Amino acid sequence: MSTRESRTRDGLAALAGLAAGAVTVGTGSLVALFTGAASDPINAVGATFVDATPLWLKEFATSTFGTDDKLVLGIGEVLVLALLAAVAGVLAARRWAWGATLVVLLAAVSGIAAMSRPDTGTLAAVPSVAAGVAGLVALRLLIDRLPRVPVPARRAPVAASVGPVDAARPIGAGQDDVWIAPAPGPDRRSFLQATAAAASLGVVAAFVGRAVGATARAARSARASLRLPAPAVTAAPVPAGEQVDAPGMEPWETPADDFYRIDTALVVPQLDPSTWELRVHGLVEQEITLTWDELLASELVEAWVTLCCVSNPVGGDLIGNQRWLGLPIREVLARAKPHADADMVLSKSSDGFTASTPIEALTDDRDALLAIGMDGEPLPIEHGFPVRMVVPGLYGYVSATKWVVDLEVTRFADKTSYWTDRGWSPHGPIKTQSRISVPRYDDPLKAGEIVVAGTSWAQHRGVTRVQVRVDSGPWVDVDLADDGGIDSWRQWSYRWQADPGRHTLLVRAYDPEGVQSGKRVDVVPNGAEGYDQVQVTVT
Ligand SMILES: Nc1nc2c(c(=O)[nH]1)N[C@H]1C(S)=C(S)[C@@H](COP(=O)(O)O)O[C@H]1N2
Ligand SMILES: [Mo]
Repeated sequence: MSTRESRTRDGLAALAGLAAGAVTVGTGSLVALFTGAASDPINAVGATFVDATPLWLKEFATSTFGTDDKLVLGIGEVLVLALLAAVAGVLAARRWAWGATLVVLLAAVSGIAAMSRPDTGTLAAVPSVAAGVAGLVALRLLIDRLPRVPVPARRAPVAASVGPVDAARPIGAGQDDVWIAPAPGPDRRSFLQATAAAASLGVVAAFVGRAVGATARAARSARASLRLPAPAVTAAPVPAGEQVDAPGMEPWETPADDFYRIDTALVVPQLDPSTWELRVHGLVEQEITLTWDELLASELVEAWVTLCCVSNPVGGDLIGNQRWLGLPIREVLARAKPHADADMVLSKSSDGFTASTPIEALTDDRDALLAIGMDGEPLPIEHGFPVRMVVPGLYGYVSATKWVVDLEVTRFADKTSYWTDRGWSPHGPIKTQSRISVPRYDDPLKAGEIVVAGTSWAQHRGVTRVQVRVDSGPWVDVDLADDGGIDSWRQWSYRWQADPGRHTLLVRAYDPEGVQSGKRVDVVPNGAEGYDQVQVTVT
């Protein structure tokens, strides 16, 4: 290759490196949406650099650039990275292993930087690893498309390039215009197109990743500085004896941190409450828009409600009890004045999830809330911050829309929702259920008195009675713990005089309409049925 030829080739390889670099950075930012901003390679390396900066340089930076010092650092980092990416491209074109090694080294440095941040763990390396892999793939694809550079062969001896049929040689061309036969395969244009495509993808991914990450931080800081207003109606006091005192028994009040989480969101929606609005429309006399400030200024109600997922299997734990703070939805609907023929409210989240709730459940006297608080705190972001629905007595998929932004008053005959479109029932009242929490399956037990205990629920109807059966013995009534209200679950316990041997324990609950169903029914399409059972060996 002539120097000119190799310089052109280096230039193109450097472009390939830059484009692959963009893909690398973009992948890192996107993956960091799942693992946290601190694990974004750009942030991790930048922050590590800041920490390692000697004081004099820091002072120089802040005195020279003031509050722009972070921006300057970011720009500097991107420039250094661009240079390294171009070098990786040039190296890879000469010898793949060299370029690849540089990419792997950079990914390793960023992965180690991310893991060593004070607020991260091993998982923080994931964006760097993903970025490195994406960068290698992009670099390889582009380097493979690198065109051979044709240059005029000044004094090409005719004999050297003459074959019987040489299609690449311009016929009748003069001596000076004779080209070395271009290599077959991709040409410069397709290389440039691929490079531009990779570069744009990378840049877009980087911007999307960082923009979404920034809103996430805005939502978190808004949540951190939010002071919940005092409720106008406080929750009924929790009775003293709501909790069965047995080792291993779950708390009556589920800690917010342990509360089950179910949603379709890959990336949790991050809403800024100051711009949050709820639109109420459809079959109403008066379309209304509720703002965050109006919601905060309303008369808020606090209530204990046990939320349950329709996918909770018999004995499962997709259920939790909490104290919610919010505005009764009936007050919002009253302002909008639904038409008499409306029978459903379709609620929608900011990320497009929908739930279809019977309108009676939202207009009768139950505590169906537009909730902003959980356990005396603003809703956790993954539980719907800033506003979600909570409706006593209905499974979450037909009622508990998190990150709610829209209520459409409509009819079951006209509209369907996210899960009803996927084969689940349009109506989802919570079924009366009970479970044995202690002892657990195969717990080793000693003969004598053993405390059997658990939880039962019949939201918005109330648990009236619970029975346990040992093996094929009679059903016996157990002690019900104090009642925290018909919308909350209720604990129970039974002092079992156990004989040695293998035993099966069964439980069943009653609501005012009778005993729960004992027939084993799958969770699809409207919730599991059947008695929970536990097998134990007593010695
Ligand atoms: N936006 C949104 N809200 C949603 C869902 C969802 O996927 N997206 N899932 C629903 C289901 S199926 C359940 S059981 C409850 C769970 O609420 P939690 O995650 O706060 O326990 O949220 C409901 N609200
Ligand atoms: Mo659910």
